[in-house]
Amino acid sequence: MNRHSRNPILTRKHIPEITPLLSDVTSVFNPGAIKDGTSYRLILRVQDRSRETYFLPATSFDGWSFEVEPHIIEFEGLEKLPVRPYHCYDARPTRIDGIVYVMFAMDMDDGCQLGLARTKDYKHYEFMGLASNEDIRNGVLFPEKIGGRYLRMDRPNKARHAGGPTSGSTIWLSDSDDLLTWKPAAPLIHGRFHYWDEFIGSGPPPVKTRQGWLHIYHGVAGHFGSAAVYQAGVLLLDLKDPSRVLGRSRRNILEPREIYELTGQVPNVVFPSGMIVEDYDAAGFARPDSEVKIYYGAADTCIGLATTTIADLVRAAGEDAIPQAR
Ligand code: BMA
Repeated sequence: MNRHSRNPILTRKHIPEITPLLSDVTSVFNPGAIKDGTSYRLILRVQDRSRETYFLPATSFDGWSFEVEPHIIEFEGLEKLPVRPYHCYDARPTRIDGIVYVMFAMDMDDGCQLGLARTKDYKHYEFMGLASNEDIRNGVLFPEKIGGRYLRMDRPNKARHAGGPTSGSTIWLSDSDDLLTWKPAAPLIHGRFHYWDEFIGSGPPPVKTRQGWLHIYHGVAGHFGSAAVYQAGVLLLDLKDPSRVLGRSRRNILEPREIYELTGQVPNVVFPSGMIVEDYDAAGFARPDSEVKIYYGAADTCIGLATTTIADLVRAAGEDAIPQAR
């Protein structure tokens, strides 16, 4: 992965003053990303000094210099939920049949739930409902139905890092008929204890390549005393049967190294959250030599951009050789 020379590409300084409360914000990180025609669109996770969280839209025509729009994205209908979430965050947009669906995390009293919204114009977002019934995070939709069903990857929160939030060590494949009611279909990968990805969770939604579904995930090494180190890795799933794992990177493909990744609100974090593929063939497969842009949260404080190609990611997924996870 090559870090962009202008990293971090988005920081708190880019966030306009929107209301007296949402001014001089603390951080902007973990954006969702989607490309529509020539525009790159990010859904930013912005935290203010009361540590409340907001989604803000940002648009760019080159993929790295973003203009942040001075308004908050509201999910219309979210207010009808019987319980108000403390925070909504980590928006992950996926286009399915021309509609952009946004899966996102909601912190509630009994843990984290997933919510689903949709938009046709990036201005109005309709909240469709809760899309989970357990403590779960990192939900990302596949961009098409497979075998007649919607699919997603998600990560039930069944573990906790020392002193940290609930987490998990298994990414699941789940399926659904209506995008709201999901049932687990198969466990995909487990954390590899003692190595870079002990705790894991999906990053951006998967991308279709001729070799399989390509997926970037995050892995947390929790065995370094007080610091959990967040990194990125890559996974390849069978095209027709995504419950079959074809490959997984042995080494991380991105790790905290730069000062803006090593220090900040949560030190030692690169958290991949958006993935834009520049070039698809006529049948909808990402081309091997296509540039890939990965947007990631750095130290839960700002946003970095790193680039690579589809072929390099597929190659990294072919490295799988770490001793079997228990
Ligand atoms: C996870 C999520 C991410 C965050 C990461 C590092 O549990 O909350 O949004 O970037 O922790 O703090």
